[in-house]
Amino acid sequence: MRPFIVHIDIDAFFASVEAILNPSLKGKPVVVGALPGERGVVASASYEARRYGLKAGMPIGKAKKLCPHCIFLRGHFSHYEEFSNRFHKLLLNFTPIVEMASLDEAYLDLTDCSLLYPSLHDVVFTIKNKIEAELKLSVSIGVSYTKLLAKLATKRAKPGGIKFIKDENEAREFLRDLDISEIPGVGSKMIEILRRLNIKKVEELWQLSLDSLISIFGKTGEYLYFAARGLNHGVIGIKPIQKSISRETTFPRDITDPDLIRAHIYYLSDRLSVALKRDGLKTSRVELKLRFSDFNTITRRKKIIPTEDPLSIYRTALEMFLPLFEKEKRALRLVGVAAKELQKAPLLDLYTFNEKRERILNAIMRVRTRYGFSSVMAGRELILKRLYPLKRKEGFILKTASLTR
Ligand code: TTP
Ligand code: MG
Repeated sequence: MRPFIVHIDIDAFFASVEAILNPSLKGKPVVVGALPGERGVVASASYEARRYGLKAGMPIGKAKKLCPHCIFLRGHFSHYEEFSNRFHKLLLNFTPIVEMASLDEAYLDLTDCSLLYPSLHDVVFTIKNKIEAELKLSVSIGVSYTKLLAKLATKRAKPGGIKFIKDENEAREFLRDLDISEIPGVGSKMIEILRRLNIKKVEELWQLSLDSLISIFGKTGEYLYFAARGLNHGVIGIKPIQKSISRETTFPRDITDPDLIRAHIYYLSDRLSVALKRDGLKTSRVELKLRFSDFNTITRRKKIIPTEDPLSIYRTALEMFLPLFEKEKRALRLVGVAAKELQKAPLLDLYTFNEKRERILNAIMRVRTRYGFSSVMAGRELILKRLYPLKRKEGFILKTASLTR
């Protein structure tokens, strides 16, 4: 039987939540990310703001130039997480097979639900209506027989629509004209190489054999071959575990003080740890991202014994940070820490189990759940008070925090 995969993505997520928190923003051009004059980028722009050419990732200064009367907000991350959790819970009413691909995006596998729902086609509309009624957020939906096609369909359905790609014929017609840059995972380097081969559209990519793509791009070439045909390479299905969680921030001004940078790295590791613990996950690879004042960006990765302990994540990030910072001797603009290669935390991990540390971490978690994030903090984080307000529930309010993608 052909899989029935539904991909749902909330429209202009952060900006739409802001309009719920403050209804006077409804229908207006709203940008969440940072205030004009501050550094940082557009995280989310309402569709009214997009009419002026604004999009995610654009520097705030440029956004302000394109749309001087846009309303700029720093954002309220705890509210976004709350809406994301409600979104997830609502989806679980329809099937247990729900993969949250990011805060505002989910895949549902309804393949085996045809006894429960006589018309899978109709239930998609029910899901959409239910979410929009309960959350008051507009969503777009793509439906197809692979995750990749469903995701691509959602993009075409935005904002507020539903797009079905029901079989191979429709997939071929859909993919034919698609720009190669639309395929998730195709980055600027790949686009450049393909452009030199005169390949811009997916249809043109079909001319290349699997072998030649592998010889050009290695393993990624294999992915590209299947992606161009709408197939996810490997097993089609819903992986219940997200691939990575990251926390990063642009500083209010460039920083050279290593203690202050360390404090940020600890704080981001701490936030990451909370997210891992909440989802019952451990990471076995830590990634550090640094952006220098000249926008040069580097990332480094390191294997680690599976953990959710902020101290282990911090120490691993620091081992990568210190030699790099020593070598570069330049001011930093942004720092990020990511947990990669996530796995479900075993109930009792005999190999790495440290009962005392485990008890401490659980206790910290309980205290924070009850009294707010700031009720327990490490001494090394506290110098961040020099830069940011500290709120009881949310912790430090970073200028331009960015969550996992
Ligand atoms: P998206 O779903 O990519 O964007 P969106 O919901 O704002 O707009 P669209 O209608 O096109 O789906 O991302 C979801 C949220 O994630 C977005 O509201 C803000 C946040 N985000 C970041 O924090 N950093 C980023 O780089 C991006 C792209 C999004
Ligand atoms: Mg979205």
